[in-house]
Amino acid sequence: MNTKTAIITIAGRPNVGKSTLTNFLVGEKIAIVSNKPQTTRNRICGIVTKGNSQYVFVDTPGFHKARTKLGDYMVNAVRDSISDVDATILVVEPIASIGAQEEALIENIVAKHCPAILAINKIDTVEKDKLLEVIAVYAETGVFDAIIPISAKTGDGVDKLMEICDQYAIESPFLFPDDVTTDQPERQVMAEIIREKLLWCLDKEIPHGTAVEITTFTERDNGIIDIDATIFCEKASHKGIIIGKQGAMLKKISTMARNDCEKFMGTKVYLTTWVKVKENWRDSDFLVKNFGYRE
Ligand SMILES: Nc1nc2c(ncn2[C@@H]2O[C@H](COP(=O)(O)OP(=O)(O)OP(=O)(O)O)[C@@H](O)[C@H]2O)c(=O)[nH]1
Ligand SMILES: [Mg+2]
Repeated sequence: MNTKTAIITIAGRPNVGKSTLTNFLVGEKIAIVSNKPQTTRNRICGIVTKGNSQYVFVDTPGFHKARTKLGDYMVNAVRDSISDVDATILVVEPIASIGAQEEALIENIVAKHCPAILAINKIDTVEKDKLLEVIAVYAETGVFDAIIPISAKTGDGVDKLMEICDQYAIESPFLFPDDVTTDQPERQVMAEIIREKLLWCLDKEIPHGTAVEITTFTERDNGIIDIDATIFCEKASHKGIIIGKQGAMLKKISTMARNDCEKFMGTKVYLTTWVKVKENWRDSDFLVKNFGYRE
């Protein structure tokens, strides 16, 4: 059997729906999603294998102006992801003007000679007339092979996007086994699930200053998985908020996370969580690397 593969980067400003799109394409939740910008911190592959074709979608952190070492890492991860791939999907909001982040990404795409598709996301939130204006603005750049309006939430237009992606597939052996949906180790998925719940339950800067480390991940003979996780935050006051009154907040976060961990692992999970302070870790090269944010 002749197999073919396509590696396709999904890039865009924070919060446009890149991870939601990745999950929809894969048909499984492999990337965390929240209504706060800068949810994704690492490149994550979502893998789709259909017959003799394999598509590897590279979900990237939102492209932004970095203010911390962690931010530098995230922005570099996006830049690197636009090289050496078969195509890039630039995801944008349905807004009829090209913002600074989009401009910078388009410059990158052009500089790397990377074929590009534009996905105008969140079309469930706009009128048709408005959408035509958005299409016109981006068509004028002449950079995109195709412009596809989509809703990563409802799945509208995603089939069409997938058809276009198929045009970039080239003959090659599969890059991953045909039954895997992500390149992330299970431990990392568990840590990410906990970080998602922190983003959902906490306000403002607190979740952005958290990192999660899985210190134990063991399976018992009967299949139950024991997970110990440490949540690092930047200030003692944040620790108090994360734990909450009589531990109520941490309990809420842990319960929500455990449910998702069980769904992903397909078995019962015992999750124990601790909270520790590491002052300003996002500005420390050493700690950023230590928490796994490195290539
Ligand atoms: N209405 C609507 N909301 C969407 C759509 N796609 C994503 N969202 C919402 O947009 C928010 C951001 O989604 P994410 O998938 O986390 O966005 P992202 O681009 O990965 O964000 P970063 O990782 O921070 O760069 C979430 O609240 C999603 O539910 C869509 O098609 N329609
Ligand atoms: Mg994301």
